[in-house]
Amino acid sequence: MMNRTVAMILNRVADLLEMDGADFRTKAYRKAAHTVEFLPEDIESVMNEGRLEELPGIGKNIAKKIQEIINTGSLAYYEDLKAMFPVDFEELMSVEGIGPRKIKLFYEKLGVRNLEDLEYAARRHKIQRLKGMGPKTELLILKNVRFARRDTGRKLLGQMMPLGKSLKEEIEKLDTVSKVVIAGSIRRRKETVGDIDLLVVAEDHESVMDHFTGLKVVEEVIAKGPLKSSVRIKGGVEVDLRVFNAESFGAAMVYFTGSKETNVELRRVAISKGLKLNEYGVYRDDTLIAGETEEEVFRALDMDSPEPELRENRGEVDAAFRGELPDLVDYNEIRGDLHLHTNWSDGKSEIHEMAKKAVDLGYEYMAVTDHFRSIWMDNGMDEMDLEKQLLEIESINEKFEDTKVDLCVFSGVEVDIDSEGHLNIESELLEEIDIVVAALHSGLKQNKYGLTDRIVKVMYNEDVDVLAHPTGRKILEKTGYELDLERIFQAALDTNTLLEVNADPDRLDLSDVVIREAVDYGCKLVINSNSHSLRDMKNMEMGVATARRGWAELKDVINTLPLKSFKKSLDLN
Ligand code: DGT
Ligand code: CA
Ligand code: CA
Repeated sequence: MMNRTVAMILNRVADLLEMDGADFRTKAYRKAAHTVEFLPEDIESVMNEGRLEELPGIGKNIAKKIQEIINTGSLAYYEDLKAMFPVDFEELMSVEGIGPRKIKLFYEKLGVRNLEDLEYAARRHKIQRLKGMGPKTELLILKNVRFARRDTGRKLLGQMMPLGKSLKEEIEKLDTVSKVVIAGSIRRRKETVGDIDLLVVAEDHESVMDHFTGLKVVEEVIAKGPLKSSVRIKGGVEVDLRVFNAESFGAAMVYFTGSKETNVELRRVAISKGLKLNEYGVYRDDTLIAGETEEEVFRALDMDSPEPELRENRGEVDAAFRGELPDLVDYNEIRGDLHLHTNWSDGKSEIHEMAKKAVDLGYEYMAVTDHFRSIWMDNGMDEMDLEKQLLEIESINEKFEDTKVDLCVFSGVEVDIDSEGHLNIESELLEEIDIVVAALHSGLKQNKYGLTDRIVKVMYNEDVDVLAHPTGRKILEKTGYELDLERIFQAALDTNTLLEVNADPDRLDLSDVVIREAVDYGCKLVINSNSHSLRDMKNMEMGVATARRGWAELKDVINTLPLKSFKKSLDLN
């Protein structure tokens, strides 16, 4: 049944029209959407029997649009309207108190395209400066953004990526399948994911669809067709699978990797060159000129290929066009992890176990940064523990030297920033320690200026090397505190303090958007796993992904340096 899709598109058309002020067209589309949504029969049969115009509120014009949706799965008129306002409509509409007109205003005045942008604008007090808005509206928006985020049904990338990978493996088992790719937001490594999108090349479509919809994890088959099927798997996660021929696969990857906003930009580029672009290929006068690989598709548009992590319509299409894409830090370029907790505080493993894992991961160095005790952390270490731990690290390093293990274990500690912006630990002790990680964990009910003051003050402490999870956000839980980021960036430059990209899938803090600003500002980053177990150490990948989404290059990330230059850059001996 196409009823839901048809109603959804008609409703969205009404929303988009409303952005230009409600008029009779808005009402007409709303009414038609309502009719279709509550229609007791299949809209497709109504169309086939030529009865569309008999339905209440459906005239000739809208009937034609419905036909187009049923026949093609999309609506050109809708795409055109969307292209005028490249915003994530559904997401923004889910915020209570936000309607089409506010969306238009925020987009035009502030460039707001999604929840993230909206929250950012509100926190930077950009909204209260707009006509007709005030501090109250802004506060309310912030609050409602938080609610909307919880209700989006989105899940953490850290949970969805392993799911996607295991589905991919299941489908690859089928003989007729020659290729499976995870596309969509997972391929872009977005911090939260709505649904999983799989693209497949196979000779025999039917067997793929049978196999997919029959998988053990599948709880409900939402739709099953020869080209596309959708299922719900355990945990309520939706999965779309689409089958393509090899000659279209690159175009399908471009299209279904998205983002939607990037797709709109790409289509614009194609049109400007007199070409047509869709999920099957690039066409000149209906002749296919590219489609088999992504590179080929981008080349046909005279562009370099932007890495999937960049495809959020944040200037990458233009950069690809000018040949000025960033040379992103790579997943295999990380040489050390500087934020690890062992069983000296709240971690699960011994130092030597984590060191072995670091070797397995190909690292040259790691830092043991257990918590120092504080009001917040009573199973943290005290001075005595720390002295003992230093000896243990020393002996591990000696053993590694004797047995020719190429890993340097740095000593370290994670210390709370207290209410005055001090670290409650003897400074002589701090001087003995290689890597000092400072973080806010308590006293968070201060305002923006107070919190920023504390952080900046601690950055001026010469012993501090890393500011950990700087904004304190927890994805899908809490938005993190308000900070004067520019002051923090400036302090990072002035004091050579590293800003952490915390790779914990719950945190990913700094976020991609802030990383981009920090990097533009010239700040240096360190990507850390913040592990509390051996398994956590693999989360590094999520941190690198986030840094890549923030356009970070090799030179921006300190822990890509080989041991010798790393030590030099941090003044370690
Ligand atoms: P998600 O699932 O919400 O985390 O985000 P995506 O990006 O995976 O979105 P999804 O699953 O709705 O669609 C996958 C890709 O397909 C999306 O990134 C771009 C493309 N796509 C889907 N719907 C549209 C559309 O209405 N217009 C355009 N231009 N592209 C679309
Ligand atoms: Ca998706
Ligand atoms: Ca999807």
